[in-house]
Amino acid sequence: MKKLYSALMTAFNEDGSVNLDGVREMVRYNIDVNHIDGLYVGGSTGESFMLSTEEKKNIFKVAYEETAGKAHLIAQVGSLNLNEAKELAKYVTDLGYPMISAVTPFYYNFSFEQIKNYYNSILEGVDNKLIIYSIPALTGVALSLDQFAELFENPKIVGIKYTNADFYLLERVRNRFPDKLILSGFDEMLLPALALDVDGAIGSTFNLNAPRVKEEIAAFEAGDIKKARELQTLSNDYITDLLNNDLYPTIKLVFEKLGVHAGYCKEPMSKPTPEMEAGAQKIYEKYFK
Ligand code: NAY
Repeated sequence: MKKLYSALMTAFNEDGSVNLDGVREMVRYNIDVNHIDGLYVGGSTGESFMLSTEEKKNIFKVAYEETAGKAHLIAQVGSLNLNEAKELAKYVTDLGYPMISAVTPFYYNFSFEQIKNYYNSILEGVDNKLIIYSIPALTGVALSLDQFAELFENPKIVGIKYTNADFYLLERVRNRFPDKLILSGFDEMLLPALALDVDGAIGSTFNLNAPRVKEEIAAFEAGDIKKARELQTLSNDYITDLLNNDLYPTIKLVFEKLGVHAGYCKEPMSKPTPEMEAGAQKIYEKYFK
């Protein structure tokens, strides 16, 4: 069975400080209501690239405690500050996280040798497995098939979080590395990714929509492609509505309507406007009531 992971969000107070109780509530909702297979902690959806090391550690700790072994956990530790990434990799490994992930280093147009060195340094002295977080649209770093192969020479690098609409490359990667873990990262493209035999998916929109997505995966695995496509269409209507209303703040607004204290996003992400509120209410009524 393919695995479904929610990309865990971070609850913020209005002043931008982290609300750890809200984080706990979202973990609980994912476990108790979504029956999620796993959580991806510290990723883009967690607004992690805007957090201090201390804040990241607190979130990793709380998510680990609250999950209490009821879901698989992956900690995204990647950072432009390699020392921080190494420190976090050690921290989460000591906590007990069974897997880590690191975004490709971005902004400075690093060479592949530098990227390789970054991954190998993060894993040096860390007894854990890592999946590469590849998200070219946000990082500008598009690894090639041969570059993935070179990174996989490190036996601790066991897979990819593949947030990329390049399905040709996905097919090539799956074909060349049948034993690597590939988790798809674009929720709206889950069905074509399933067709290329990914092992599962990680997504922001699953925080609310996981039950419908699990149904889609079950239909796909049972060979009922028509049903799987109908469910993907329904999910994509919901995802389109979210994207048109500002993704992360809207997921949080809908969480609040479900009684989960997801709080605010951190600036420069938007604070909810009355129009966003109204949009979130419509999404709640249309898909979750
Ligand atoms: C992350 O690190 O949290 C993720 O990348 C999760 C994947 C999401 N990507 C981003 C950038 O948010 O779920 C997707 C995405 O939100 C969704 O497909 C809507 O485009």
